[in-house]
Amino acid sequence: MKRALITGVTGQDGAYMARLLLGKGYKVFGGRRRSSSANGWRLRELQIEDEIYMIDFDITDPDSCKRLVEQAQPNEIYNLAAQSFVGASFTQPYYTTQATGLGALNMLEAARNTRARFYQASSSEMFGGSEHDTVQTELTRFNPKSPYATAKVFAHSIAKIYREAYGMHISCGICFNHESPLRGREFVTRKITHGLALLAAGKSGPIKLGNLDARRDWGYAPDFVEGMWRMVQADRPDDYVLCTENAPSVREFLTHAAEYHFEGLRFEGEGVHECLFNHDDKRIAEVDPQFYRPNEVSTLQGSYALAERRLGWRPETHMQTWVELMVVADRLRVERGIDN
Ligand code: NAP
Ligand code: G4F
Repeated sequence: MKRALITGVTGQDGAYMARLLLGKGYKVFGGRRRSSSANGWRLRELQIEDEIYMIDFDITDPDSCKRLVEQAQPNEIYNLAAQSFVGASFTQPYYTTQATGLGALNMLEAARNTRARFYQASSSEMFGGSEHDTVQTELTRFNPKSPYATAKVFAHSIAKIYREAYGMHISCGICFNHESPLRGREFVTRKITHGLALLAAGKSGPIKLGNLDARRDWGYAPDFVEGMWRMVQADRPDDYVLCTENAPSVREFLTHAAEYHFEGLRFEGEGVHECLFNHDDKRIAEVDPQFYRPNEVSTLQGSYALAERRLGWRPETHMQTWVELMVVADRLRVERGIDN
């Protein structure tokens, strides 16, 4: 029986990765940050909480990372733990650097004298405002625009160095945005689907959003964890972009999700005065400059050609399908008074 260790098992990708590996017959160990309140809602929603061997650790603490790997004795490590919210990285740059950047080094050091294969969660944010390539590939130059992106560039670079210097089987997935009903509520897609469900139920006012012009190459998280797993199974470790090759704007995502709840949608005003209304002039969403980023990445759009050629991976789930899953899940949670 193969043993897998997932750091960040309580997060969106960690939960889907755990479900995927359990389905493949792995013994799954979850590295979990101790918290004063229970943070296992995603694992409970997937009904897999009891099947995972949980080990408390903190990725900013090198000793606890070592103990985690010693206890789990994994064949494969999926390093998904991070402070993953770009917005918060501007207000907590030191912590983000420790968890997202140095944390990866802590896990690599903990794995160095084992034979475990290693997956590092790299990010399309590393490309930042890529001035040269309109479509980003594994060869595109990094141009980080946030403390989060800078920390991910460090983690990505040190992972590559450990692969070359110590011959470790380390692969980095340069993942573009991927979403699901298990997405954290601070990220814009879930903020929108959750906010719409509350508004439709009369439990909140209009959704306040930042830059509606930003474009992201959004995909579906369960498709992406399959790609991560395939990287780890490959004979040769390497770095791969995972994405969908489509990049709608936040405004387009908002319109699409709002159509499930409201009719006759129209935008009025411009810039900080822009609002979305429905047919009877109910205000659905409005721009609030407090959600602008100090340094914005305006567009991210990738190519998954290498992953398709070498790993046979392509995104399987159409955006319409997963947006509907998010809308329906949030509608049900609001109806049942579930606050996740
Ligand atoms: P997420 O939902 O925010 O999950 C992050 C996980 O990291 C959570 O389990 C969190 O634990 C854990 N964590 C945070 N700080 C920790 C610490 N100090 N010690 C131990 N664990 C800690 O993120 P995600 O969307 O699943 O993303 C997974 C990984 O992929 C992250 O590294 C992210 O940066 C990267 N990534 C994500 C995307 C995307 O679109 N989702 C795209 C590219 C890259 P708590 O539950 O206790 O908070
Ligand atoms: O949903 P977001 O916060 O995701 P972001 O910043 O693209 O980061 C996510 O994807 C990265 C991969 O590219 C991951 F590495 C990272 O861990 C995370 O999962 O914001 C998406 C876009 C941004 O341009 C943001 O400015 O939406 C824009 N936006 C507009 N209004 C908003 C809002 N974002 C948030 N979170 N909240 C808003 O009100």
